[in-house]
Amino acid sequence: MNDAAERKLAISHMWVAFAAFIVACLLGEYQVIERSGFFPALDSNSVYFASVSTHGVLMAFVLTTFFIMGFGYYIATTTLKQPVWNKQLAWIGFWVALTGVVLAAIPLLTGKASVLYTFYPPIVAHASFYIGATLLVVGSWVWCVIMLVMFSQWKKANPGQAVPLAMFATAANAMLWLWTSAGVALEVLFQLIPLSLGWIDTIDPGLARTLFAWTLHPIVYFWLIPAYTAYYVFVPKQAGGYLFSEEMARLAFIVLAVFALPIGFHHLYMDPEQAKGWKLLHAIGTFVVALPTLVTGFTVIASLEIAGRLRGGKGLFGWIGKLPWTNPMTLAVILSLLMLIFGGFGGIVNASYAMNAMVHNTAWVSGHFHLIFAGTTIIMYFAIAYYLWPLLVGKPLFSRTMALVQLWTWFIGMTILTTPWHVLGLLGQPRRISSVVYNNLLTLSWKPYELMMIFGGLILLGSACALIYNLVKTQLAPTTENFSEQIEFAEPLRPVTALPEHLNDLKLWNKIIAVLMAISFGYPILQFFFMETFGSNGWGY
Ligand code: HAS
Ligand code: CU
Repeated sequence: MNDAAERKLAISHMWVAFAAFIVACLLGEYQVIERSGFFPALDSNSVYFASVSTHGVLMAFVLTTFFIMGFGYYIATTTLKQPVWNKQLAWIGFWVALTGVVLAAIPLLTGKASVLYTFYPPIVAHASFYIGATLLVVGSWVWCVIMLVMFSQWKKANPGQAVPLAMFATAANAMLWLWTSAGVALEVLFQLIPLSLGWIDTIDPGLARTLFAWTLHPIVYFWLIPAYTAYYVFVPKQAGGYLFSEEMARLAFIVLAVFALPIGFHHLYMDPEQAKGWKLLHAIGTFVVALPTLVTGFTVIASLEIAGRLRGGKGLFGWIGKLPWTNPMTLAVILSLLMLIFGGFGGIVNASYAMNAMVHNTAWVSGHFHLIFAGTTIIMYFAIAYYLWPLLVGKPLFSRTMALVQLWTWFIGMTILTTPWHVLGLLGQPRRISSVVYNNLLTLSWKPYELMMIFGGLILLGSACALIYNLVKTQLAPTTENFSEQIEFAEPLRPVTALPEHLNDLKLWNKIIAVLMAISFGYPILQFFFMETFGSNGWGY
């Protein structure tokens, strides 16, 4: 079951995602050029902050949310072999989310929402920005409901059977996102929209930052889960082997979803509004949530090893050379894992309180998340697009060679972009600045790195254009009669026979999340209502 209507739904979402992506790439390149200070004519604080806010919102919220929704719809129909439940509702969700994007884009592009993608008060944007962001989230909630309904309907109709792994991951992500987005929804509805409309005069930034921290960590796993889904359900097959362990995969998704939530204070280590004991609690959880990534790394590499050995690889590392490096999915996963080594290492540094003090609010953090988000995660979105586009449009991929070059250049560009950021952070360069005017020997030492960033950005921009070109050409190619490729999911090495119910269901995990959230965020949020606080006036538009 996978008719034209479902394909249209999936590809429409994905096109919004990639349209946002290419605009954001252009803005990104402008930003590294502006920041470098090499072109004084371009220097403009106001344009820079409007640009970086738009870039962040497009990449972090629009590209991701729309991609995840489109991918989820397609996964649900192909794995469950059912049409999307309530397609009309799905389209309503799409249009609500898209309207939200337009409403947010207008103030962003006109400099009335230069509040960055984290929009921390007391800077305040035009109300249209917050209302737009809310609609985007509401649209995504529609997706969550549809995914969870399809998941539970299928379970009811197929008692005792294992939900296909890709659908299990998608449903876990839908559950995760409902929990995740609640924090920022509370902040926007009760604090930011009333302030931006003038209904209240002051805002409590401490409460706002706490609510945002609720969202800020799990949102990164909402972005990551589709990439891990591809690792587990596409990669082993594309590489010519088997999934090393399906049970491990399920466990990884569950631990990711459960432990992503109660740990957001690692973004607030240097903030005064939460006490150190709470920060310690969240720090411990942060180290726990690194485990499913280690498990994922292990399972995926083991699956690749199986593939390499089946293809004749010998010796300790001989299997690596035997992998099909010219298969975009396989190449992407290798590059993705390579970026994960240092991106994840940076995350562990961030999560360690004392070291966080050294790198917090410096360019190091931008380096960390570009490497692990724009690198590790997004390169898998590209691989998914190359894999799905032919299936969605019923035509072969326009150019596999171009796809391979695109993946390599994305990896190289991202390395050249983010290595200097890590160094600059250690050299004391603040993040989120347009230009630094201390003008002493310190800033002089930044210069070579800033030059590198411009080149890294240029390579990335070229790479992004190649992606869009390839997808457009694939779609516009004349229809071929004999195109009959089908989506293929990886088989586990040992078939899943008896699966413990909790590796096949989310109810228990949902309850555990509720308890963990009550413990980790209950008092830290309630305290604001017990103590005397002094609100800040909004500053902005
Ligand atoms: Fe992070 C800040 C901690 C993962 C995204 N992170 C951010 C921000 C973003 C972000 C966007 O604790 C900025 C927010 C802002 O604007 O303020 N992060 C972590 C930790 C992890 C982590 C502990 N982050 C991610 C992922 C993201 C993401 C994933 C997006 C998708 N992050 C932090 C902290 C901050 C932070 C603090 C706040 C910093 C501050 O001060 O503001 C972990 O989940 C990472 C675990 C990963 C590993 C890596 C294991 C490596 C493997 C690779 C093996 C491969 C091999 C190669 C051997 C431990 C599995 C094989 C090769 C072959 C050829 C086969
Ligand atoms: Cu985090």
